[in-house]
Amino acid sequence: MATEHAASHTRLPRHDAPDDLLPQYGCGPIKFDGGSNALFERHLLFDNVLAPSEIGNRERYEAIARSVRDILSQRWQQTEETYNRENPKRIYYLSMEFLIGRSLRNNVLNLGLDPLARRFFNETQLDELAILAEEPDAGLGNGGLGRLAACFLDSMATMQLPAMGYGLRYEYGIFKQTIVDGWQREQPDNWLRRPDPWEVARPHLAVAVELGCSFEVRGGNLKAIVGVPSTLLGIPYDRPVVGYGGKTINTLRLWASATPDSFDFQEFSAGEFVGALAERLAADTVTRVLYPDDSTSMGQGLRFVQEYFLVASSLADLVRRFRANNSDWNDLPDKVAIQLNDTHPSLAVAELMRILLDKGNLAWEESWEITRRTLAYTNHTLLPEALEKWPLRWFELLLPRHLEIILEIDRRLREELLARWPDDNDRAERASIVERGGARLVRMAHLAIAGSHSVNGVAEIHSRLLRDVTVRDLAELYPDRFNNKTNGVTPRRWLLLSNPDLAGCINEAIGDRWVTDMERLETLRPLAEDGGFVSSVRQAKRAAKLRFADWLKSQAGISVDPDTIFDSQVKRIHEYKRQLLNGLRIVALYRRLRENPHLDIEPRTFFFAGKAAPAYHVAKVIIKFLNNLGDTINGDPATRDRLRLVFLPDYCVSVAERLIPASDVSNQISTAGYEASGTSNMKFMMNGALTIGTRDGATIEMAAAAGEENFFLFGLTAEQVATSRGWYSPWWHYENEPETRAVLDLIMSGHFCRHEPMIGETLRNILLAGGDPYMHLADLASYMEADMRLQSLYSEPDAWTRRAILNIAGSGKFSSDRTIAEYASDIWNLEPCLVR
Ligand code: 26V
Repeated sequence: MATEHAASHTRLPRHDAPDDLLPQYGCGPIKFDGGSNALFERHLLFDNVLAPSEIGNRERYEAIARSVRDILSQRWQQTEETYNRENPKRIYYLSMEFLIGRSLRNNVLNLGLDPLARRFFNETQLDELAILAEEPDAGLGNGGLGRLAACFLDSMATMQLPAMGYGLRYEYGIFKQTIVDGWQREQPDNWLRRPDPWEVARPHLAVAVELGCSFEVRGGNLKAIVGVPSTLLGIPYDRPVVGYGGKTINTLRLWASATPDSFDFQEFSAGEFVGALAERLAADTVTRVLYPDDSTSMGQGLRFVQEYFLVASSLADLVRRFRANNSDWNDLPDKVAIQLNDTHPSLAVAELMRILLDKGNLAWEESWEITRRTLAYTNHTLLPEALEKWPLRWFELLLPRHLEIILEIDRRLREELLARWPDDNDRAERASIVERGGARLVRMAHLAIAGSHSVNGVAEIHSRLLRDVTVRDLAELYPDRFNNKTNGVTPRRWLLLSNPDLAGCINEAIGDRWVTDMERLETLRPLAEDGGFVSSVRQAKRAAKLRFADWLKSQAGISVDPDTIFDSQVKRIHEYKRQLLNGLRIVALYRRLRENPHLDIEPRTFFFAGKAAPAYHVAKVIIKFLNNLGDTINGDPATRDRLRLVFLPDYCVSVAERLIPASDVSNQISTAGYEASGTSNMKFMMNGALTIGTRDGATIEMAAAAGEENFFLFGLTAEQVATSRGWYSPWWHYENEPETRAVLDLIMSGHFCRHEPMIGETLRNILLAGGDPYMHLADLASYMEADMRLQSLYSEPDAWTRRAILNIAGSGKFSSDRTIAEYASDIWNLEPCLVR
């Protein structure tokens, strides 16, 4: 049962160089002498069978990565061996997304091989940056939810928890974004075009996934062939998850879909040559591509099959492992915890019930008890359009046995609701799993809540709104299940790796134990008054800005001035995240400057980055507007020396690793009540940016941790948003606030979109005619006021840096180690398992 109690923090290992690691490697200690490391040279020459003259940076990258994998492979295998031997309780993290980014530098760092790597690049004189850039940025996720899963894997391995991630091996990750004429264009991300040195295929561990119908691919869509059952194969591909210190190396197991060979033989013998190949095509299609829309559950049949494929493959795999070491099904909840990352894998409720009922031959009550005690569910959004509901018809076609089970769960749930609130049929209807009326739909969040012992949101405010508003009826029925786990991010990737200057300066001041014990950053607080430390933190920020400016120049030919404020908003483009509000602020500053060229304002560079779902038209217009706005202010002689706007294309983990350390200001400006948590907010904070933002998501807790006086908070609270929504009118602000009116008039005059009247029209619709559902205009004046406070602080460099230090000092809570410690103690009841 989940509790609200603070976790007893699982103790983290000190980072010792993994001295026991190298000797374990079969060839003895690795030598990097004279630039001729045997391991590297061997991979370089033999893996691709190339002449030395044909070898380029891609081959060098592969050879280095393969060498690192050689070094970690024995420890990886020992980790699994230890788990098998000791049979501890394990946590399985099920997620449709893992936004991994690049692995080479991260693995080198976590293995403690950094000094060796530095020596290697020194001696060989190879171009380190060019070689690292050869690794594709593994983009198997859309945004926050997928990146959170990757941070959690890092923390679980670092904390030596027996954990495994389960996901899908998409052949194409999140699309590549280019900006053409200001518009987003999508290109496929063929990240597996070249062999991936990190993955290990394990075809001998393939599992069968049974479906109630067959498929063919028509016009890019999956079409069901009714009444002809079929089988998919799930092939596991394992990736190492190296804990910091290299002691534990856990596994991320990604499933690829394939056709069982038996199919082909039967079909061939019947002369169905083309039919057999089409079958193979349909099976391969299942894990072809990540769905790039994180805001609408659009009723895509292929997505439904993907979700079941993940669940069925993963449960078959973990149940097989459980059965190998345990004989009694009743021990499952003591040996296995399964965390559902949003509702995407929530078919696990029905699948586990099916396994227990049909394979274990257990009774309903016993099966239900085991299922509930094993599963736990995390909610990541309250947006109604993102809450998954699948047509009941699809269950009939594809998963008839699961449908029977879900209908029985639904029947019992309705019975329970009516027993508790007799005659309250409305409540039973609202809280049930199957939504009636019209085409029947299965509410996946309700299924997940009914079938789990823990339901958590990802920040205090979000967990409260989830419980009190979004699923209130179920929360009243099962109050003990609901709890909060405020998100966190891994300080290894997001500080130590991405910001060496700042990390070095912290190390010098307080040592390096913060890397696995972020609460230690608190001891920096008094140093905010230490002139020497203040100046070294300022220098670190400047170094990060210079590094970023150099990179931007070399990559995109764009020059930015490190002496300006770097003011960033980077995240998926969504109306609720209000990139448009930021645009309005920039237009207001631009106007002020044009009205009064002598205005004393701090020179500033605004950075935007983020992708829009390909079918989200309004979000694409927002991107177009921001690009046009940039063209205008960057080209206007009246402003271009003091305001610049840069839209960085193709936001991804690697871009974030460069921009976040270089930023002075972090914009977290969602309409209060809409951003579940946010996680970039935390990365900015630990890198010494100051936040200008609304009281939403985890930003509220960040401000509390740093002291609200060290934040630039503004705008309506979630309560104010909820209570004013009924009577709110953007027109009032347009008519009564001169600057708001002038900003909108300037936009609608076509000043920024001269030959594109559609843009101004769309913005007018969003902000005025359409009623401004995300209440941009309600918050603009207070955003401008907070921005003035921010600018005046920036004009006092010491005072600014002091606040930055107080932010860094308060950021310890937002380590994913803290989050995982809470999951482990409150939800999973899980202990570390030391390898060997
Ligand atoms: C929803 C859907 C709907 C159907 C098709 C594909 C798809 C893919 C992803 C999603 C998930 C949307 C929810 C989400 O990403 N939430 C974000 O989770 C972060 C980690 O908890 C949190 O910091 C962000 O505030 C929250 O927006």
